[in-house]
Order: sequence, then structure tokens, then C-alpha cells
Amino acid sequence: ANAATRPDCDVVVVGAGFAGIYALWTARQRGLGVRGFESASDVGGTWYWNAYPGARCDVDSYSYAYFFDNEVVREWSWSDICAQQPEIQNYLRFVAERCGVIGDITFETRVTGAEYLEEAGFWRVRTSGGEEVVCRYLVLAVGALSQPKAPGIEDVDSFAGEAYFTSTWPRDREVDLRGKRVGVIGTGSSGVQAIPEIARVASEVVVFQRTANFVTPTGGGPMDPEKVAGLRRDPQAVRQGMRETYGGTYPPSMGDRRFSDLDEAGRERELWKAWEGDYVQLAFLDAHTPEANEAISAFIRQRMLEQVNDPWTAERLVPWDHPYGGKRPCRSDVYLQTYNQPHVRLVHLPDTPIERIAPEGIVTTEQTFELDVIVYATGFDALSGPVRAMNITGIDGVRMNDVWADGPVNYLGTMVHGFPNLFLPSSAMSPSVLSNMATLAEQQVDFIFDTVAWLEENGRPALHPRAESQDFWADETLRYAKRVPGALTTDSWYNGANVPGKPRRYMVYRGGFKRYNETCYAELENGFPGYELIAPEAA
Ligand code: NA7
Repeated sequence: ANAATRPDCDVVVVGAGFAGIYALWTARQRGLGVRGFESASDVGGTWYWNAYPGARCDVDSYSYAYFFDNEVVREWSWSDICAQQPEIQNYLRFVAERCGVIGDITFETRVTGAEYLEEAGFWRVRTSGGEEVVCRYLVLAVGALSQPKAPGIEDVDSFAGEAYFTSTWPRDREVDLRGKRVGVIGTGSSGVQAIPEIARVASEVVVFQRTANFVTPTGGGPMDPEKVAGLRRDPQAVRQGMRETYGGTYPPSMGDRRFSDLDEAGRERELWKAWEGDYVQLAFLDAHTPEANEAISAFIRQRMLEQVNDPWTAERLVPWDHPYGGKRPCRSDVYLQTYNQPHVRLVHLPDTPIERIAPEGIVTTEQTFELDVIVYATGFDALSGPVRAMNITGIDGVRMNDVWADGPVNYLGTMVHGFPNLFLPSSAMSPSVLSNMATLAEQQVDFIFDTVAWLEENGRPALHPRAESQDFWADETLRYAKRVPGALTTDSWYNGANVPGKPRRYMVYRGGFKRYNETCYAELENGFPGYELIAPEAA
């Protein structure tokens, strides 16, 4: 196409996970020509790549699903409240096929960069396949946890055995860990899920832990048929209802008493009830206050200690350094008990740090652990990482990576000043990763395409947020983060502390899903006062 006058298509969607699939479908529904690009060979996004043993969702599958299509809700059945990775990926393929979007996606193709063609008001997208596509709207549905973090350990490549990352677990062959000596680095959600599965087959498991995490029961098990029937009766009401909650889930179990109203015995009673009902984090209506949070943290630590036989190991598996929720808590029904098996051993890195990887295994300051396999469950360059990994230039050739040099800035989590018609679902400064990502994907994609429809109806070629709107949003994000015990003081991937050299900035909007949704739609209803509208003649 002649990039100056005619785009190749209306919309390019990058990524085919929860947000990407729904974006492709929505674009088609609205009569827009769309092309999708996906680096993997199939749909799924996070649920494609994280194919490690034990990978599953720890948000309940009643909520962690699409609700835009009644038939999809009625036809799909989950085998467990916490669905496993292969099942979630199959589900995403099922939806993508049902929606007829598979044919729109070019697989095994990474988008490497995009530049705004200011005169035409179009985006030119470049792919790893050498293709260039010019479009009017660019949706980067690249996920929040899709850019693996380098382990940052010396001589990683020197290992003579097999090495795997949980975030890119082989899918073209079975990884056989039977009878092998396996070392696992990392005890975040991925490590916590993988370690028990690895211990089932390996002859020896050595876990290298730098920071202990909170681990609470999953609440998994068979789906409650009555609850499923309730969801299927009126999916659109459920969808709307979820957008009116704090976390975007339906219906969240939680305590109905206030911590501040109860005496010691009453608090203990509520905590036990919540623990046994798998909602200990929401034991009280005021669970977010520092006092309630402290009691919840102490209660979980005690329950964790009780599950591990060896006192030295138990003491080190419990997170004493941060309050519950300061960083992403983990959920498992089997993780802690795994350490009661004689072939599983914990290495506490604060006492004996890893010095380097050697051909024979992992070398700490204390000894060399000889291993056949090393599993890196070392996490991600979260939220801003996937966007930063692309080369994006906006108005005046300004680079996204320069604009984000001190941490991500945007408005409402979805758009950046200087980058008209570029949309970022699932990214930083939205309720991403702390609310239900499936609900968020639908809400953000709806908002993006409602914005596009508004532009078309009003004869405006493009919009982007005002710089002041971004300042306001940064303040809002910080304001709510301050209310969360430990959010700003605990090192975590929420605030960039997990990646050496990454600017520290709290990257999740904690004002709740309801407020977020309302703030987005207030912009639309008022004609986008927080944005700069590009004049028709400029395009
Ligand atoms: P996380 O939660 O970032 O966990 C990564 C783990 O790896 C964590 O325990 C880190 O310790 C550890 N780590 C990272 N680098 C090193 C090095 N160099 N040495 C030792 N240990 C290291 O990632 P996950 O994949 O588990 O989970 C990501 C999210 O996916 C999860 O929260 C859910 O939302 C789904 P640290 O804590 O930094 O001391």
C-alpha cells in the first residue's frame, strides 16, 4: 500500500492471548479490517508459553474466562476450579476457532517495531518475517508477564546438563525428569507450582530460594454445578456484575465482619473460617487495613509453619520480611508438604548465595550441588517489559523506551502521550495482574474499540492522552498503592525491583476494577477531556 494515503488494514493486534483474541473478534464485529501477529505457533499467550509441570491458574475458573459470548459460557466446562495450563490453552483455541479469528493471525511472527507516520496518521508495523504492515489503530496485546527476565547468574551457559525456564517450557517434546537430580531456582508462583510436580518424578530436588512467599490453599477441586448453572443462566449479567467488583471476579467469597469490630476470639474464629473456605486474604471486610493485614499475615505464617516437619526448613519457607500481599502471594495445596519428602532439600540463598553455574551444577558459597537438570523459575520483566522489548516510535520520532526510561507512564493504563491510536491492554498502571486478567482483557478491549468507534463517529483520525492526564494517573496509582500494606516497601515485580537496573515504580493500579472501569468510561461519555484529539486536516 501507499503508506501516505491508504493503510493495509484498519487494526493490527499483536499477541493472541486473552486480550488479543478478544481484540481480533471485536475488531471484526465492528466492521474493521484486522490482522493479528503472534510469536508462538498457536494461540494462548501466557497459557501457551508457561507449559511447565503444574502450571495452572490460581484465580477461580468461574471467573477466569470470557463472558462476551453466551454460547461460549454455556458450552465450555472446566474440569477444576483452578484449571491447568493445557486446559486453559485449549479453551483459548476453542474460543478463537469459534470466533473465526484464527485465519486473521500470522503465527510464529514477532512484531519487532512500530513507527507512527505522522503525516498520514498511520502506524507502520515491522515483523520478524520482514513484513511491513500499515494500519490506523495498533493494539499491543502483548501481556504483562511475557518477557522472561534473565536469571542474572554468572556462567549460566556453562551447565553441561539440561536447563529449562518455566516461562518457555518445551512443548514439542516431553521433558523427562524421572530419576534425575533437579535444581530449581526461584520460589514465586511458577516455582511453587512446579516444585511438587518435579518432586513426584525426580530422584533429588534442590530448591534455591532467595525470598520466601506466602502460600495459601488454592480452593481448587471440582466445579460446583449450581454455581456453573448460575453463570450460564445470564452470562451478560455476570459480566456486568464482575465489572462492578474490586477484583473483577464473581462472586468473591469474603468475610462479612470487620476486624476492627471483633475481639481476639472473634478474629481467630473468622480467620479459621476463611482459611478453611480458602479466602483467608479476605477474612474481614476491612482486610486491607494494616492491623487486619498484620493479623492475616501472622495467621498464614503459623499455618505454613505447621505444614513443614523440619523446623529449620519450616522457618525459612515462611515469609517474615514482608506482609501478606506486599508481593504476589502464591497458592498451592501441596507445595509446603513437598519439603517433608526425604529427597527434597531447601537451600536458603541469603545464607549461602549462588556464586555461579558450573558444568556440573550450581555453586553456592557453601558447596557445589551436582545436578542433571536446572529449572529457572526466575520470573519476568513484568508489565512494562514486553512493550519495552519492541522498538516503538511516536510523534516526532520519540522512542517509547526513552519516554519510559524512568518507568512506564500512561493514562488509564492503555495509552501513552505522543503515541496516537496506540493501545496497550494488560499493561502497566491498570488493574492488570491484581485483578482477574480475563475480565480486564474484555473491559480494556471494549474501551479501546468504543474509543475507536467514537473517533470514527466524530470524524477524528486519532487521539492520545494529554501529558497532564499521565501525571494525574501516576499520582492516582501511587495514591492507591500507598494504601496497600507493604506495596511500596517490598521488593517485587509489581514495582520493578526484581529486575536489576529497572526503575522502581509501582506499576499496578490498586483503586479496584469498578473505579477503573468508571474512570475509563467517564472519558468516553465526556468526549475525552483527558486526551488531545488530532484535527481531521492533520491526517
Ligand atoms: P516471580 O514471582 O517473579 O518469581 C521469581 C522467583 O525467582 C523469585 O522467587 C525470585 O526471588 C527468584 N529469582 C529470580 N532471580 C533469581 C536469582 N538470580 N537467584 C535466585 N533467585 C532468583 O515469577 P513467577 O514466574 O514465579 O511468577 C510470575 C507471576 O506469574 C505470578 O506472580 C503470577 O501472577 C503468575 P526474589 O523474590 O526476587 O528474591
